[in-house]
Amino acid sequence: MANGKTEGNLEIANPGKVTFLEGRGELPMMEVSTAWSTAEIYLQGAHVTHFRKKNEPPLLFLSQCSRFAAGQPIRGGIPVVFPWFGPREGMNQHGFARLKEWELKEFAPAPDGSVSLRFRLPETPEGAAFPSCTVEYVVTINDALQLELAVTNNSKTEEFVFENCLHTYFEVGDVRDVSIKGLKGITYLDKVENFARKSETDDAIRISSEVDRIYLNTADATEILDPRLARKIRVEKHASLSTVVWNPWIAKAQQMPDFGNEEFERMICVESGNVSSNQIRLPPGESSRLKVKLSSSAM
Ligand code: TA6
Repeated sequence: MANGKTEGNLEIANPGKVTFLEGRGELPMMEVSTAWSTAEIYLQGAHVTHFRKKNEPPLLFLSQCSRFAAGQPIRGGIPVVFPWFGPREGMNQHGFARLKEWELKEFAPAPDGSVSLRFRLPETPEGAAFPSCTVEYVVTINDALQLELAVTNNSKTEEFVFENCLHTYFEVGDVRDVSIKGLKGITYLDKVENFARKSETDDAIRISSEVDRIYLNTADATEILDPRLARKIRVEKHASLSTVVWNPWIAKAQQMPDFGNEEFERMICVESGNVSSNQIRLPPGESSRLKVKLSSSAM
């Protein structure tokens, strides 16, 4: 079968399979299984909450305390941050895309056994403040997880200025033992120190306190080395100039109602997007395509 329908339960010929279910909090979700992996995606936020390769622990961290409720953000997985990153006066942090129910436009099992799902952000009252645009998100599942967030500015006259970020929560054995490679020499804004501008001096970033950093002007791939899970995660990106690294550590974890007090030990966010001074200025009629590939291997 080349293309799937978007209604009802439908099984696709072996090995790619998509099942439509009522997920947690009665939110609609899809379970995907391929010859290599399983995944779960909620329509709310087009939010990938789970990806697991056979014979590996889950790649994505999902909080045991996450809310699953209409209009509330999910804590973990891959929140799609758009059209702004961080706080905005009188508005929700990290934009509205993660809070809306997206439309599933198509799912397509490829002959090689991959499954792709294409979502579209519906028109929303919040979107009226921005130039008319089409926002699509394609999630491809095989032995890796590939994500593509495409924004097209439909205005004939107006530039569309926005931020985007795939705010990815990775599952790790113990964050204290993890090293993050690929950011040496990159300038970053240190949110923990009031956005102080610094330069990364370490070959391998280690986490031993709260970390909240926006690395700017970097198109490079990063790697997360996790000796406890004996796993190396690779984050490759295209059309992304910012990498955000976040772990809330103890005090922040305790303040977050949708995050367990000890869960900071099992996660690290390494996020790919275009934020702060890397925001996108999209001319009328043009498209931007943020692409991220998440893969893992034993180490
Ligand atoms: O990407 C890091 C960050 O912006 C942090 O400052 C932290 O607050 C985090 O995102 C989570 O934001 P959220 O709105 O999901 O609680």
